[in-house]
Amino acid sequence: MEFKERFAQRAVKMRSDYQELKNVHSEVDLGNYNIGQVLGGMRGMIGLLYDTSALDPEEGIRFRGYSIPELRAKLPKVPGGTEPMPEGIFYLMLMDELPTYEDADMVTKAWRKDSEVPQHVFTMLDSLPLNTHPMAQFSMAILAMQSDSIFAKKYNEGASKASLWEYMFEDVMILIGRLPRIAAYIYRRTYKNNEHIAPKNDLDWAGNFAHMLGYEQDEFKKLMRLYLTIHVDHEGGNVSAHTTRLVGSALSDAYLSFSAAMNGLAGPLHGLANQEVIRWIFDLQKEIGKSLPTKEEIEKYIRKTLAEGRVVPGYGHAVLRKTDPRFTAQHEFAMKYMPNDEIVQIVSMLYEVVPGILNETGKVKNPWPNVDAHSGALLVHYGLVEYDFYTVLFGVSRALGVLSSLIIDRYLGLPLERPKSVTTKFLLEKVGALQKQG
Ligand code: CMX
Repeated sequence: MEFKERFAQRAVKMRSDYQELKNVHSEVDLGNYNIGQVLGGMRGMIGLLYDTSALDPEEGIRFRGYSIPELRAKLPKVPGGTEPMPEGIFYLMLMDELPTYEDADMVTKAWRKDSEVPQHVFTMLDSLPLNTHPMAQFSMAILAMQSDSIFAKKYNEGASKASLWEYMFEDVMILIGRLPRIAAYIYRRTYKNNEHIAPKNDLDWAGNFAHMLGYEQDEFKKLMRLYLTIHVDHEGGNVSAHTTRLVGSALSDAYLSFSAAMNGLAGPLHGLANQEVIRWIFDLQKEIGKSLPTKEEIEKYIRKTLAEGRVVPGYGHAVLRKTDPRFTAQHEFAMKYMPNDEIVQIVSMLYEVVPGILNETGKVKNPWPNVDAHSGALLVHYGLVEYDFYTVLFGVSRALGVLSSLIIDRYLGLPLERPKSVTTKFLLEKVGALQKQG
């Protein structure tokens, strides 16, 4: 560990320079933005063109101009259904036009067409230890299918830049069609004794996914349609969308780009927060020794989490400044189908207690719940309690947003992404020069 210790000593100066720049000089103007933005994860810098969705800090996400409540009302539903079909939002994002049921059904059929997963993907998954996190399994399975990439094959054969979008389109449709089968396979091998369920070809994409997971209740299928619709995207700068764009900009194919995106989604500050929320709630129940805590017990638990230097999962956002409408949509679902569920009641109590406590810290910019604060409660209600798997569900949905955008990227011929970076020395010199000037 000698090398590590040497680094730790040397790095003290790096950190003090960083903190001085961040805490004292963050307002220093570097042109169109300031030092605080360069050091602070590029918050608020406009640097991406992304048409399929746009995020308003107060109002929440809109897809091609439609809010979540509007989409729940206007997107097509399966016959007799009450929640939108994810096929519909995919159509909307790509076409900038609301689909009819026939349009959505066309997408269902297109995704079904090549949805058979190559055997080598299952063989690869079967070789992994069962304690491999489902998101790592998911990412590897996506990557394992790269051997099928039409885009990579055509590029190697010398396809013109203008034609590349067509092969991207084909790869994306095949990849999305296969994701439910892969995700369900991971679920069943990891938690259900390797007992797999064959797809049913008369079901819609989300309904078939619920079936392959092993959840046949009509209500669960409704939940899957809602879940897979609202998680599709959150404009272009979030980690999974931006990763897809960035990797794809090197003309990497859909498998390479989307697998990379899933590695980002698997981080606890991004998609993994959905598993963290339920893990944290289960730990709370265990700690107090009962299933329904009081508000006072919840408050104490939140304060303990913060005192331990941990984040309250499911709360806060880099852009949003109000309650996430995706949280609200899930809450409405819960109130309709499971108002007396104890985990749902805990989620509701957290909503009453957490924002005030986060505000007390004086540093959290958004104390309100995000999408991940509610999703697990709905899944637990139907018996899907294996929370390590939750982010895979998020990932299956996220494919629709980031991959529809990737098709558009290649159609527009967007260039290689290559932002400029600067060194600490450069910034310190800039500050020094400004101070000399007066
Ligand atoms: N609990 C405790 N502290 C929090 C917090 C939370 N829920 N949200 C923010 N903070 C803290 C930050 O850690 C930061 O602390 P330091 O200055 O000590 O580093 C400070 O408040 C300011 O952060 P911010 O500007 O409000 O938030 P960021 O844009 O930096 O981060 C996010 C946004 C989501 C990473 C953060 O709110 C968070 O960690 N939330 C909990 C994890 C979570 O729910 N993630 C899911 C987001 C949605 C998704 O992508 O799926």
